[in-house]
Amino acid sequence: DIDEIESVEDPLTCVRKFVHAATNKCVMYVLEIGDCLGSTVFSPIKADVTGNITKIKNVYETNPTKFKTLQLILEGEKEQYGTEWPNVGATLALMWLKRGLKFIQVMLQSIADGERDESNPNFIRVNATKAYELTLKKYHSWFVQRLFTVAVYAAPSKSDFMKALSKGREVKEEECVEKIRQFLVNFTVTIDAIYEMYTKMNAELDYKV
Ligand code: 0SG
Repeated sequence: DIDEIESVEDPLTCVRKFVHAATNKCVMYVLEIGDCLGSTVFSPIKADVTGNITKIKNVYETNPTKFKTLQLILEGEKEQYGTEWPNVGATLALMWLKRGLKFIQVMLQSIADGERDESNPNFIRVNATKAYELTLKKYHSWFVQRLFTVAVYAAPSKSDFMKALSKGREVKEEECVEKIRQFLVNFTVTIDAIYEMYTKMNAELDYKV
């Protein structure tokens, strides 16, 4: 339930908080919306994102003290893997996870900002397309970009999306948008901090899949 979403104050201090609060609560929720709207296009996306999360969790759980923060995980793996790094381990999983999270952030922000297709105001295709272009497109081959074009047609209508975010309750669009705005405050800070860490540590790769 979007009412229950809490974000993290200091995103780099605790991976447990991040993985549990930011990803499990919100992202799993957004991904389940895809599921409950009965669209099979969402299952590979969900599998990919949950795979990333499991990988990060597993590394964290091997040594919760050593890997107390995401930064400590990246530093530890850098030392452990040498030249293979950053194309390895939780560093690679978080590299991809942050792109999926950023996609969700940009899409929600665009909805909250009222960006819409005036001839189809109840569609979220423009919002999803904008998010895709700004976050994932440059990491995708021509083929995967085509898949996105198909996936975006399976996106729910804005009213169904908002209803799903509100656990089936009929809410006013304005009320839901206000909740999205509140959620975005800490979510955006968290994602920006992770992006900044990848830049500072020179851990970003730009190959296409
Ligand atoms: C509402 C509209 C919905 C549109 C959704 C847009 C999505 C685009 C459609 C394309 C579907 C592709 C799904 C999967 C793509 C993956 O191939 C890529 C790359 O995956 C990484 O590859 C793995 O994530 C890594 O996993 S790891 O944990 O083991 O490290 C690793 O395997 C890596 C390997 O690369 S290698 O070095 O071997 O070449 N993944 C993505 O592009 C992320 C997609 C996330 C989309 C999130 C969208 C949320 C949608 C919510 C909508 C309400």
